[in-house]
Formats: sequence, structure tokens, C-alpha cells
Amino acid sequence: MPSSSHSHSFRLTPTDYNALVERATAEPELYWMRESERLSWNTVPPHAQSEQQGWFAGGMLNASVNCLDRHLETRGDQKALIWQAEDAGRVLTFTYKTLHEHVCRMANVLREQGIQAGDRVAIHLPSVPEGLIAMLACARIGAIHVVLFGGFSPEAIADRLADSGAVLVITANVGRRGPRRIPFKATLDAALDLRPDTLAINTVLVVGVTDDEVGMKPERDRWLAPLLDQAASDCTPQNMPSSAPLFLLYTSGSTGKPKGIVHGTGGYLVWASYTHELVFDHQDGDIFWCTADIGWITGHTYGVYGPLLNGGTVLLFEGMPSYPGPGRWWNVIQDHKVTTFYTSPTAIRALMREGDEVVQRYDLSSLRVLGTVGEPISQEAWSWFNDHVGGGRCAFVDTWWQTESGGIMISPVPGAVREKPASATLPLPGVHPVLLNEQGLPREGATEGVLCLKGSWPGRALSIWNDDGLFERTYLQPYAGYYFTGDGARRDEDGYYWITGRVDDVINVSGHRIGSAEIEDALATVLTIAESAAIGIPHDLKGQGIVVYVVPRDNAPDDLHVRAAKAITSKVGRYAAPERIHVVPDLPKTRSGKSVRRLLRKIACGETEGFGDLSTLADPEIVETLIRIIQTPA
Ligand code: 6R9
Repeated sequence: MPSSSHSHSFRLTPTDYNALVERATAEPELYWMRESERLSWNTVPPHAQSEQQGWFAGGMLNASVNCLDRHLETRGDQKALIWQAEDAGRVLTFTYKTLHEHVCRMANVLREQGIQAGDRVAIHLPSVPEGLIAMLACARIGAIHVVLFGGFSPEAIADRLADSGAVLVITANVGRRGPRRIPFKATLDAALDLRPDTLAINTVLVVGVTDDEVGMKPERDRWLAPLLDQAASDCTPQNMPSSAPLFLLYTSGSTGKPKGIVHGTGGYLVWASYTHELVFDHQDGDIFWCTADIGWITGHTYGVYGPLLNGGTVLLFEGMPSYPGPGRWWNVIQDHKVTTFYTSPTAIRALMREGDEVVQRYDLSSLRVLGTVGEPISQEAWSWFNDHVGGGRCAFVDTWWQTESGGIMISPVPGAVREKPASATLPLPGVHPVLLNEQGLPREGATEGVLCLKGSWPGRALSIWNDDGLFERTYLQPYAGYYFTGDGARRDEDGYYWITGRVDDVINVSGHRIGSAEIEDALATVLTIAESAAIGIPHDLKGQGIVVYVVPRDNAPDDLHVRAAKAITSKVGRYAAPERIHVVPDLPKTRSGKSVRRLLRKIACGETEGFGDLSTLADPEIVETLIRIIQTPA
């Protein structure tokens, strides 16, 4: 039942798709063994899933060989990576052959710096080719990459470097954001100076993105370019077990500090290849543009691994959507004849505001698949993207997944699953969602509940770095027998899923996951703040915005707002800057002393009634007090 307006032929028909769902459900072992043949193995795994050892245990392979070497014979001269620089006239193109050479050089540099299989290498770069090259170079020598988002504060970087035990960082002198220069190296230097005794970093390699000079510590810092020039352009890949970690990626949960999610090699790569081909209807000649930064899981799975595993062409854009003018992204699509465009609802909402005329100026007829990820999309934004960008001709995939899942889990499949605006639609073949009620029991049919997953899938994270117990407690123990996603969802009468948002204390700001506890921990470092609570409220552009309540100590200064805001941006990052900070005498708490976030959310949204039974609060009066404070203009 592909909608009739699609003018393309897609890889799968509804019949093919139904057959996949059936096979994956009836004979999962056989199904995933067959899917594992997408990869080239040095030792073919004896089985797909084993309870104790994870996916494709016993198999041996190398991730960079799978992304590059194995395409050399058939696609050596095909474009693997197109890099569009900030300045319109500057484009760098890498064929599979030249990308392979670059990755080998970088891998040799890392080996010369003493990096060995299993070592952690941090990557802290703007959107330049070296990011993707460094990831694959780590994979080539069996090192574990840890990509750090460019928006992190020095504190956030230091935490992640310490937790991962990284020994080397690759950074840039600066990053370019429109007319501005982002001080990558200086931010990293600040991070390295914070708690040197907790860090194992002994080498910093610096990419010169511009000619800007930066301070270099002679025994620690080296410019990368001359090292690459001297390195050999071939490099023997390290043969790795399927279950060896390929990378760590830090993400926020509801409790405490960010967790280093560990992804393995064989299972993750099978999932990246499988989902990229299925969901984006990957075909020869496709130009795939994923706008996510490589600092997020989307940038890993669909900005690097998925498309390269499948022999595709990746487009990487250095710049921003609206610089130098509001049509910049459309210009990039037009110039590079992008076929597959994967972005976020936040970006769509911002671009929508520029008006329809901007889009109409560009020829976007190369597009055939549009995708979104990271947060719920409204019907309005869905329709605008579909009609004005996709011209009503394209398949639209609203893809639900998470850092922990490795790749897409619930999404339409072009040509095979009929779309409904703003629904993630159906699970991919082999994925088994369930909706649980408050007692943890599965509900059938059209219903709403906590979204969990039954059974495993090849892309599932192996663990949390340094804390296997925390992985169990966070994902496997809350609902016995299921994997807990942290999201809520509704299922309609057609079995379609509609994601309703997090059911835990994670706030989703423009697709960035931020734990309430992360913000509250940052505020706890301000001595004049006694306690605090951070919550998410609906925001027109960002999806959710952060509102913070702080309770001052007796001697608190007048500029508490400023100090609180500064603590958050310096400990977490600018992307976590709150919309509003309310200084309040107390928080609504249960008698056992737990802040009642449900009430804080309602109050922040300006509600004045319908709070339900307040008699369980330690001090019911506080609700009235907070309403008064919030309604008094500052
Ligand atoms: C890939 C990614 C995961 C959380 C997830 C959910 C939200 C992601 C969504 C979506 C509604 C979608 N989310 N995709 N909500 N519709 N299509 O975003 O990973 O950064 O770990 O965030 O994002 O709440 O649990 P991550």
C-alpha cells in the first residue's frame, strides 16, 4: 500500500516486507545469520545470538574493512564522502580509494603514537572530514572511539575523558560556525587543566581547520597534517572479535552523570547496515545527507557506518542551516543532488519559520526519501516538510530509536509501510515493542503505556562503560523480561506507534537528551543554592525547554539567577541553558522529601488549577506560593 503519490520504485513491496516480518519472528536465528552475511567476516560467527556472549559471538572482523576495503574492487572510484565546506565554493570529494588511504594514514599515525587495540581515543572535532576519518582509523586498529560533541563545556569534556580513560584526543584549532570561530582546542585545553590527576591523556593531535594559531604544549600537542603526510597509505587492519567494543558514546539518563554507552562491533554493524538499507531504501547512486553532528548516535550510525557499509555516498556539511542566508540547506541539496535527507524536527521547525518562498527557490527534485529523528514531530511540521521540501513525492520516515538501540527500531519502510503523519508507524522486522501498564503488564491492541522491547536485537548496546550493573538496573530490571526504553507510546487500531515522549526525568531539548539530575548536580555546586529542580516544558522551536527552580540559602545574593545560569552552561554546556530560572522559597515535596515534578511542570506551564490531591505534600501551601511567583512578572 505505498501511497500513490510516490513516483519512485522502492526496493521492497508490502509483500516482501510482510515476508521479512514473518521470517524474523518465526526463525530469528536463521534470519539474523542471513543478515550477518551483509558483513565480510574473517571468521564467520557460528551463531547469531547467544545468551551469554551477545550477538555473533565467535565471529571476527574489522569495521573499517567492512566500510572501505571490501568496496575497493567494485567501487574504488565511486564517491564515498563529499564534504561541503562553509564557503560555498569549497568542496572536497573522497572516493572509496582515497578515503581508504586517508583512514590508513590516520590509523598509522595513531599506531605511531602508541595506540593499541582496546585503547580509548577521544574525537573532539567540528564537521570536517577528519572526524569520520578518525572514527574509521580507530576502528582499523581496534581502538575504541569516543566522540565528544563540540557543544560540551570543559567540565563535561573532562568528565567523559576521565570516565572513558581515553589516552589521546583528536581536536581542531577552531571550528567554523557561520562568521564565528568556535575555540575547540582552547575548550579542550581548559578541560585538560581541570582535573589533570583524573585524566590519562598524553597526546593531543590538532587538525588545522583554518590558519588560526593556537597554543601548543610541546610535549603533548602535535599538528596532525605533517604526521599524516609522513604516514604510509596502507595499514594492516586489526582482526577484532564481534563482541569487542567499537565505540563509547555518552548519553544522559534520569539518574546522575552521563553514561558511556558501549557498542560492540559485529552486532552494531549488522544493525547499521540492515536499518540503513531498509529504512532509507538505499539504492546505488544515492547521496545520503544526515545533518546530525557525529557527536550524537545519529551521526555515528547514519552519518558514517550505515551508508559506508552499504557502499553509499555520504554528504557532510560544515555549516549551519541559515548561513549566509536562510536557504543554505536547500542550496546544498540542490548542488549535490541529495537523494536522502535525514534531519531533526527542531531543524524543520526553524526552517519552516523562514517561509515557504525560501524553499521554492531551489530545485529539490533529486530527493526521494525524507527522514526525521530525535524527538516527536508535530503533524504541522511533518506536513510542511513532506509538502514543501519533499514536494509530496518522497517517502517520509519518522524514525524512533535511541543511543542504546544502535540504530532505527520503529519506522516506516518506503514502499511497504503506509505513512501516517507524525507516527513512527511500525517496528522494523525483528523488533518487538510492547506497551506496559503501571503494573508492568503488557497491554494488547489500541492502547497507551510504557514502551519496552521484547527480546534482543543485533544493535543493542553491550553495556555501560565501567558499570555493567548500571546497564542492568537502568534497562533490564525496571520491567522484568523486557528492555525499558524510557519512552511512552500510544498504539492505534492499525498497530501504529505514536511516541509520546520520555516517561523518566530526561528532558529533550532540540533532540539533545539532558537529565534533570545533570542540571541539578550543576546547581548543587553553587554554594548559595540549597536545592533545585529542573523540568522540561513544551517549547515552540526546541520541542522542550528547561525551567529551573532554585531554593536559595539564607544569605543568598541578588544575582542568584545569573550564578545558576552560569553553573549550568559551564558544567553541562550552552545547549542546556534554561528558558527561565525561578527563585522560590521551597519545592513541593512528598512527606518522604521527593520533589513532585508533575506539579512543577504544571506550574511552569502557567496552570493554576487541576493539581489533584495535594494532601500528600509535606506543605500543600507551597503550590499557591509558586503559582504566585511564576505569575509575577520579573
Ligand atoms: C536517535 C536518538 C533518544 C530519545 C528517545 C526519544 C526521542 C528519538 C524519536 C523520538 C519521538 C522519534 N526520540 N526519535 N521521539 N519520535 N522519531 O535520538 O537518540 O539522542 O539517545 O535520544 O529521543 O525520547 O528515547 P538519543
